[in-house]
Amino acid sequence: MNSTKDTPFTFAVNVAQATLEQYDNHITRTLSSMKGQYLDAATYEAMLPEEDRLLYEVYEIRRPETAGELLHGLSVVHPGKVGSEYFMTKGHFHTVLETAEVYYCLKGQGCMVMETPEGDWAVEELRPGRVLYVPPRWAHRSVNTGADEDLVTFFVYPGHSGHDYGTIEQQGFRKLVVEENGQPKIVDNPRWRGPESR
Ligand code: S6P
Ligand code: ZN
Repeated sequence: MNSTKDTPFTFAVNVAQATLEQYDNHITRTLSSMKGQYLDAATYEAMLPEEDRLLYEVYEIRRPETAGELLHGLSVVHPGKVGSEYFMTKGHFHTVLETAEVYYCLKGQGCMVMETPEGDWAVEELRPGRVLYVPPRWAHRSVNTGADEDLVTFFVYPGHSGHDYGTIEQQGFRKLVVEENGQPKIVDNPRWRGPESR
């Protein structure tokens, strides 16, 4: 496993299948872990008892969580919607706000919804071959807007970044991505509860 290595190492990404040849940790997130995040709360509550659907998975290469290290791995968001809102990751700020992240899209169609504590927001498209640079201070959430394909990205970020999920759990993102007439559309989040709205 890589966590014990202090010498250079390589591993393969199967580009055709958008999978990693090896990984140390596999995280799964299901519908029940997204309470309060989807706008259509009634549909969310109705879907839960039917099946705790698998929304996304993360495959990590384990490295020490220290400043000189780079944490990396694969994020896979499955296709689907809660009401008109696409399946997405929880999203987070990095605990150390001044840390950036790079995403390289291997497969699928989607976007990254981002915002800063200062009130800026951005949504950038993710599609195979595109690289997204998330600067320091920007919270980020990936959204799969594809009809029937996984959204797969390879990510790299500083080892000491940490994850602040609580802020997004409490206030949400300013923008949501929903399907309207068969197309993805960016809309205001009427339930956004950031400092300016309180
Ligand atoms: C970590 C990086 C990704 C996400 C993954 C799942 O900094 O941004 O590895 O962890 O895409 O998203 P989330 O919001 O559940 O961590
Ligand atoms: Zn991150």
